[in-house]
Amino acid sequence: MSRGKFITLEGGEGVGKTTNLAFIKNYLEQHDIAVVVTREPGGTALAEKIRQLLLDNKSEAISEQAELLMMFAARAQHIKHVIEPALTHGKWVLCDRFTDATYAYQGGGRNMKISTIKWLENLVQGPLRPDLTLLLDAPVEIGIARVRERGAFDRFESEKISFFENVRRAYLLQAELYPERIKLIKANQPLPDVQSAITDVLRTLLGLCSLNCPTSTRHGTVK
Ligand code: T5A
Repeated sequence: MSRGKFITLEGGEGVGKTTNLAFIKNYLEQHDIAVVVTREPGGTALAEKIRQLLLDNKSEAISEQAELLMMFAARAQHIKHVIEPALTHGKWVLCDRFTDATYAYQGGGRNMKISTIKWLENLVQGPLRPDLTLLLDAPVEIGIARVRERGAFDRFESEKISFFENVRRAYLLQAELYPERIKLIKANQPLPDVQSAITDVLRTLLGLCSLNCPTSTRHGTVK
């Protein structure tokens, strides 16, 4: 049995990751691919408890180091109990956020050392990296306005705009560093257009692309 593929969805607050997760799952299942949908922080009972602690905006102040280590503690559980077993059994894993979020939020947002994040990434993940990352990108104020409509803010959503600008910059830097893996999708367009751009990327991944495929799908930004 061949190993499954690992796909991650990334982007700032309210860019549409959760909305598009169901669309991608459906698309892959239409192509007879067994998909496990999961998220970070979270994905196992213990990791979901860590998520609650991380998102709770009424807890004691969490230090930056504690936050970083909690992200990787949750990730270690998630990889061992969900991601690796699924990939080994030939299933594809579709994950709402993964380690690019750590580079963006803890690296860009909290200004933690990239070398420390990289060290933890290697420790916790070994060689595991996503096969494909869809980075949904939109101006910060658009994502925040979408989240605001939903009501109460969690601990991260309560951060200042400058924090999210730094997160966005760090995500875009990741996309520049790993253009083969990370495909940038413009998320400040109507949902059908976002999903059409996502479909183009998935078609390439599935080898369904013919000469009609947009060249941009093969080299970074889509649309
Ligand atoms: N975190 C996570 C770290 O700091 N480090 C890490 O290593 C990891 C893994 C997790 C938090 O943890 C942090 C980052 C996060 O702050 P989360 O719930 O996963 O939290 O992340 P959020 O970004 O908070 O999730 P959201 O649900 O807020 O954002 P989504 O999933 O991107 O947005 P979604 O799909 O819920 O859409 C928001 C609204 O916009 C609408 C939707 O209908 C919805 O109402 N929408 C659109 N409207 C118009 N046009 C479009 N194209 C639209 N797409 C979606």
